[in-house]
Amino acid sequence: MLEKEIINFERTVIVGIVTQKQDEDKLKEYLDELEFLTFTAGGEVVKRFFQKMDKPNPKTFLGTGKMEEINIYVKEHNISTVIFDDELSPSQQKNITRILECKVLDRTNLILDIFAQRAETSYARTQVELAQCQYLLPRLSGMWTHLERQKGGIGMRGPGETEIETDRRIVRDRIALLKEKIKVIDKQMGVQRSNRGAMVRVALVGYTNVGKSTLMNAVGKSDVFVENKLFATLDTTVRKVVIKNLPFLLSDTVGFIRKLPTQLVESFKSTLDEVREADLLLHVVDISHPDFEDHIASVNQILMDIKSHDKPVIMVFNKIDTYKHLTIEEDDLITERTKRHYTLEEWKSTWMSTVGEENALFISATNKQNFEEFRKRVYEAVRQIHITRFPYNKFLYPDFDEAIEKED
Ligand SMILES: Nc1nc2c(ncn2[C@@H]2O[C@H](COP(=O)(O)OP(=O)(O)OP(=O)(O)O)[C@@H](O)[C@H]2O)c(=O)[nH]1
Ligand SMILES: [Mg+2]
Repeated sequence: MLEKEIINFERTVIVGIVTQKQDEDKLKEYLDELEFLTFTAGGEVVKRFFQKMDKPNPKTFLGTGKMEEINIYVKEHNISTVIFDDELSPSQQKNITRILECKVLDRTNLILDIFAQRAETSYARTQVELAQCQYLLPRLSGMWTHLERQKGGIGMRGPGETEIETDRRIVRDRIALLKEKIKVIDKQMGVQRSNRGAMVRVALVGYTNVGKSTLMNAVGKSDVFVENKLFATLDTTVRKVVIKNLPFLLSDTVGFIRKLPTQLVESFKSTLDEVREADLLLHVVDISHPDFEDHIASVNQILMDIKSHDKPVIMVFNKIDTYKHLTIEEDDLITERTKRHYTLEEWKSTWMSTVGEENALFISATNKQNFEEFRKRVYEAVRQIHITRFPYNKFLYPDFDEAIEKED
């Protein structure tokens, strides 16, 4: 782990567009996230560029003038990498590389790179490499790879033992091989899961960096890696957790993100099986993040993609300790009140009326605020599932307040 911390930050520029669907405020939020992703991958963002346009230029994504502006900046400021917030088509990537003569990455590329950097187990590495190969295949000619192959750095990290080859046939063979490998692992994982018996299965899901692993550690006395970077967790951890006297399985898995590359969703199929097979989802949200509602929507979209959207869900709004809202001075009659002005109480009543009082919790995983309420709610939901499944076990698990804490 240590050597990964000693990174010479690569000088990068990030690029986005303002469209009818995406105004300047939205773009700023997206670029903030892209900057965080870049930082996670080992880059330093020196400047942001954006252009207003109805739709991207099919050849170079941006217009010619803007491209030239970036080109001059890249040359004058010794920039090694330019990162676009949107996915570039293979030909756009090729054309832009030709103009800028430096590494050109898009968001998908960057996320894949972070996954590659963070994959620890051979299973995660196999899945990431498959996603990378699938991304690479249509882009083999004209990639910046030929420019920077020896230097390494962002976008160049491969999780496998060998460097990704730039030959189409080799990549195709590799894809076939990786798919076979994953099939074998899938089978093993399936067997592992079926060996876990009849315990109720609860899965923590949510956007990246919201505190899923922190919560897992807090409930489960476990020791999952926590870090204030994106995608700290790539593999799924499953722990047996006991609340009072009620045992169940709790899993912590990879975080989601807006525009999660489809290649990744596909290759992480079995990592996500834990979610797919869960009886109950705890959808963790970072309420202190200004875009948390967008995050919820992205997570719901991915749950839909993996066909897990109709499971029982408890919304767990985390990080209430750092939640801050905007305020309007009393004599300020101009500023309009928006959701950014909501107090925690207002969010509570909003969400409780949307998903039901039972299904919205407001906690802090780090300082265990409202933790008893969280435990109670999870206990009751798990108990409900358990006794539906095993009606004769009903007497074992009384109401939370009457249940006795099991000492261990
Ligand atoms: N202030 C505050 N910070 C928190 C809270 N819970 C988690 N964090 C911090 O948020 C950061 C991310 O926490 P993780 O538990 O790694 O988040 P995660 O959802 O597992 O993230 P990924 O695995 O990257 O998807 C860490 O710096 C935590 O210390 C909380 O209740 N309050
Ligand atoms: Mg995590």
